Amino acid sequence: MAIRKAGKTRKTGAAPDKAARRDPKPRVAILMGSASDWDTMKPAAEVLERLGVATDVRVMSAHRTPARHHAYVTKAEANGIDVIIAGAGSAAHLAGVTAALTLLPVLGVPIDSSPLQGLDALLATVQMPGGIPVGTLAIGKAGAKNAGLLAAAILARKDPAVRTALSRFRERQTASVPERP
Ligand code: RP5
Repeated sequence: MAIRKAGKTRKTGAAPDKAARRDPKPRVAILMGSASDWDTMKPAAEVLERLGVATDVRVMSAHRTPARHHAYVTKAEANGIDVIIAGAGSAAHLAGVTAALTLLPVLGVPIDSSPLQGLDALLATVQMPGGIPVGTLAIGKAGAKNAGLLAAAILARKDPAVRTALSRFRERQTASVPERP
C-alpha cells in the first residue's frame, strides 16, 4: 500500500484490513521534524492505512523549515485534514507550534532520537502551558502507533466505516493474545 510523503508516494508495507474502506483523500497528516524520524513514525502511518484512513506524511521542522511548516499547517484544515500527528525529538516544539497554528486536534509523539532517549522530547511535547493543547502519546514507536489509533478514534466519532475498522482491529488484537505463553 502507498501513502503520500512530501508529495510523493511511499510504501509502508502495511496489510490493509480487507473490509476497511479506502479513503480517497488524506484526512490525517503525519508530520515529523526530520527524515530521520520516519522509522519511528512509520507505525502511525501503517495502522491508519490498515484502518483504511489515508495519510499525508511530511517532513517539516518548526526551526529548520519554519515557512514550510507554517504554510502546510495553516492550510491543513482547508485541505481536508481532520487530525495532525506531529513527532519530533530533542527540544521538541513541533507539536506545540503546530497546535498554535490550527484548531485541528494535534497529537504529539516524542521521539527517542537524542542522548536523553526521548525524555527531553516527552517533556517538551507534554508540558504545554494552558491554552494550546497537545495530546501527547508515549515516547517512540508505541506512541506513534497509538497516535494513529487515537486519530482513528477521533475520526470514528463521525465515520462509521472507521469505527467498524477500529472495532475489528480491537477484536483481532484481543483474539491474538494467547492464554498461555
Ligand atoms: C529533531 O531533531 C528531529 O525531530 C529529530 O528527532 C532530531 C534530530 O534530527 P536530525 O539531526 O537527525 O535531522 O528536530
